[in-house]
Amino acid sequence: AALIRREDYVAPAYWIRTVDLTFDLDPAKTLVTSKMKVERNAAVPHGPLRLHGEELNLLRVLIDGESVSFRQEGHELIIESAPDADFSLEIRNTCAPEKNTSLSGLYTSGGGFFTQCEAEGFRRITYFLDRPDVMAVYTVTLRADKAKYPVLLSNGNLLETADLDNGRHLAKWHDPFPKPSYLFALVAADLVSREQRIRTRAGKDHLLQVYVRRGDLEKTEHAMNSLVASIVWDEARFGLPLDLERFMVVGVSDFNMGAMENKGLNIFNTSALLASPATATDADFSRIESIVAHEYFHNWTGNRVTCRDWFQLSLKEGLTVFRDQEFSMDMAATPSARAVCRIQDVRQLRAVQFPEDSGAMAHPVRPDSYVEINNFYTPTVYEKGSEVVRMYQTLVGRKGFEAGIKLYFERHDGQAVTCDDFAAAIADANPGSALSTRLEAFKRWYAQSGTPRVQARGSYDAAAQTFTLTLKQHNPATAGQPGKLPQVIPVTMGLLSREGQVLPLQLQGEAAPVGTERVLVLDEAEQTFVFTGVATEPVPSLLRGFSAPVVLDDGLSDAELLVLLKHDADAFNRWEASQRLALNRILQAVRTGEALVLDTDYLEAMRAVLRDPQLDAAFKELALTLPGEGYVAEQLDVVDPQEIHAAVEAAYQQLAAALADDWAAAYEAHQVKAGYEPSPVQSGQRALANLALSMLVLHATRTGDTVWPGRAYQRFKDATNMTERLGALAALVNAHAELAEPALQRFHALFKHEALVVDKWFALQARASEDGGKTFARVKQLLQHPDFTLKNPNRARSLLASLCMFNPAAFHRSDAAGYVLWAEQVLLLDGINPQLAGRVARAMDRWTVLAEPYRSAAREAIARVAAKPELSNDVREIVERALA
Ligand code: B3K
Ligand code: ZN
Repeated sequence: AALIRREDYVAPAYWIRTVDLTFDLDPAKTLVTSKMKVERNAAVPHGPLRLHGEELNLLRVLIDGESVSFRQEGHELIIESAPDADFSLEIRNTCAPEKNTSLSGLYTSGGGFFTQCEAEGFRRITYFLDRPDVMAVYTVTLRADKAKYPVLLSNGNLLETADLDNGRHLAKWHDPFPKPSYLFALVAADLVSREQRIRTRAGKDHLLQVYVRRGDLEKTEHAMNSLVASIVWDEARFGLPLDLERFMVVGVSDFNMGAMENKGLNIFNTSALLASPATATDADFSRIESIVAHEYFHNWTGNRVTCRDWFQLSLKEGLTVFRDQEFSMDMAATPSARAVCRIQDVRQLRAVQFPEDSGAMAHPVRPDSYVEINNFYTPTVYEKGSEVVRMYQTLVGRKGFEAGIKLYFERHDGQAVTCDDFAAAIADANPGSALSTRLEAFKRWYAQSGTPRVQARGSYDAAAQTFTLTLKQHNPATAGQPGKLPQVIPVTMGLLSREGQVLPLQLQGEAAPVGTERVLVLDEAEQTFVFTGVATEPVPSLLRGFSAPVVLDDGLSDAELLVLLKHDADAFNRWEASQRLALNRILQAVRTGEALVLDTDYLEAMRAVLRDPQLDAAFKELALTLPGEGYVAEQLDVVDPQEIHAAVEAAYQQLAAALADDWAAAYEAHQVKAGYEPSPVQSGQRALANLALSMLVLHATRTGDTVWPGRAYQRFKDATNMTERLGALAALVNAHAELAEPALQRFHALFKHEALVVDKWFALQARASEDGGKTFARVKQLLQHPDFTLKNPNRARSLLASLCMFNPAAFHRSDAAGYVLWAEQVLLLDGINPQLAGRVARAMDRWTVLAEPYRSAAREAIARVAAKPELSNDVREIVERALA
């Protein structure tokens, strides 16, 4: 497999301006006819026309109606003698949707046809210039059996429908917007739709439709509401309206990721679309809201302006994640609920992107090379990419950022562009800003991989009333990048007195204080900032709102962290203080090998949080949840997953025991009596009640008390929504309570016909807190369960990703059985769905930091996979990078 390099980009030798596609849909053999208007690109040297095509059966090739000589080489169809002048090209081929288990291209699911073309799936449908800088206007005719496939959809507007012979029918669609092939989609299935009309500010009417299988219609209300809210928000915040008469969303059960932003025809994994209070949790409701928004926002950031090449992926993904995060914060409304959104986003970034940035697959936000582009739809491109966009906004301000976005669309609407074009638009709209004056240095965020470390040290001079803050940055070497330059790091900050009062901020040289919060820009290896008129020794609150994706070492003592926890004006930093206090104690135990003992200071601080009437339940739940085992591992040079697990478990047990009465009071105080709503207030209450219950059941199972497990079982049985039901079940399962077993059986019996709930049932067991190998043994059994299959990505992930990526203590075993299971399942999965296999393969990314005996055993397992001659590009790239 070849390495594709960013620096090798050349514009295509030909453009395809229009495509007329006809599909005769049949699961075994679908006939595709493609008629294209092709133009030579005069800007590049004359060369042959090379079309991409994979797993296709070619029937004929005509140029201007005449047959033409061509050859096929690997995955290319090459025509040497293409005319100089514009010409028409007609290609006929077949493909086999029902054999397509990779879920890329045209495939069948639940008796219908669906497509997934990003990144390179269109070439599995027909021969084409399957690259994002070739944009064409599509007209699509679908012909299929009318009884089996009553609904026929493609991008854009419906031109025509008609009945045909033999019980078949047709639908013809036209998309007026030129688009790259990765945004093409079709659906042919037996579906029903929820519909709603919406009027945009310009007074135009639009039809919104959410298509699902018959029984699922009542689970689409939340998605429709989310879509309407997204449309309204994008117009209000960025002035970007819906540009199509009709906007369709379709659910499908077999799908490799969350959803796909095909122009006017978004296709969703049902897990990211369907919700009812009885089957979906609060977390599902909020995930659906953000994914519906994300795909809708792509209509501008991705579709109207797309990527020149796949190295620019973060141009659309980082920006669109940023937009969906901003949307969720605006929907959350209260300052505290906004902070909760931000905390959750940062927790996610640290849990998945930081480890990526320090592992075998470390890559810049704009990668330099890839073997398989599907391996680069990563937390770095998405979540770190979003943090980069957030830093633009921090450096130029919210208004300045909106002006930058406006300029970006004025310049580039209808084009395929690069991250440099985006940076230039934001900078040009903000001349003289903190961004524009250091744009080239700022762009290192796109080029350098790895998480910068920032060290901050302050010193107070009581006589001079000055506080001197020294910031240093260090950019550690990462895979393939030994040396690095300083980055531009916005540090949003404030100062507090020891009593928690806000202090005014006046930098040396300034005539008067400028507010109580400001952004310091660190753009050298080391910089010093002197604050004057500081009347009392301050506690610095740095990196507020997580203003840059860095690891901060602020050297604060426990006493100082406690001041921040109690008083910081920035809710994010209050939460951060709670996590730091816990992390310090867990790390101390892991580093010394001594048993973890939580001290009174910490426990009393946590009790105060739990009792504080000023704090929201959602915030309390986040502050009282300990750092994840993966995040703890990130802080260590040598990782023993079992020791980390033991320390975190001990911390939970002590927190459960010491605060037992407060947990009971919190549980009682946070019962939601009103009808179910997935609102921030209600979901915060349920989250805290669930945490309290899990603490109470945990403590009870250690002391032999049966009251709380009994109450948990009762709640599990009586619950009227999935959040409470699953919370109670998780409390029993994670504490290994005796009632866990009957509860699990009952849960399965209740929901065996709800695929998305059965996924939860598998995932809960595979993520259960490990206890002497019980969880691992359970997963091995579940692999044999009649409901388990590797063919459905949601189901495969519910066991394999849950175990290998989210349950380190169950996965990393001294007998290497976890790695053996990993190798065997990755190889099985690779024969079915390489993209998914590539994802699961990444569980071993960080094997080099493991302690022995894990390290050697992990290496051996990776080598065993790499030794297979018949690997997909996806898995091969992952394992070879791991071994490099
Ligand atoms: N753009 C798609 C992701 C496609 C992944 C291809 N392997 C979904 C999204 O980011 O919105
Ligand atoms: Zn996206």
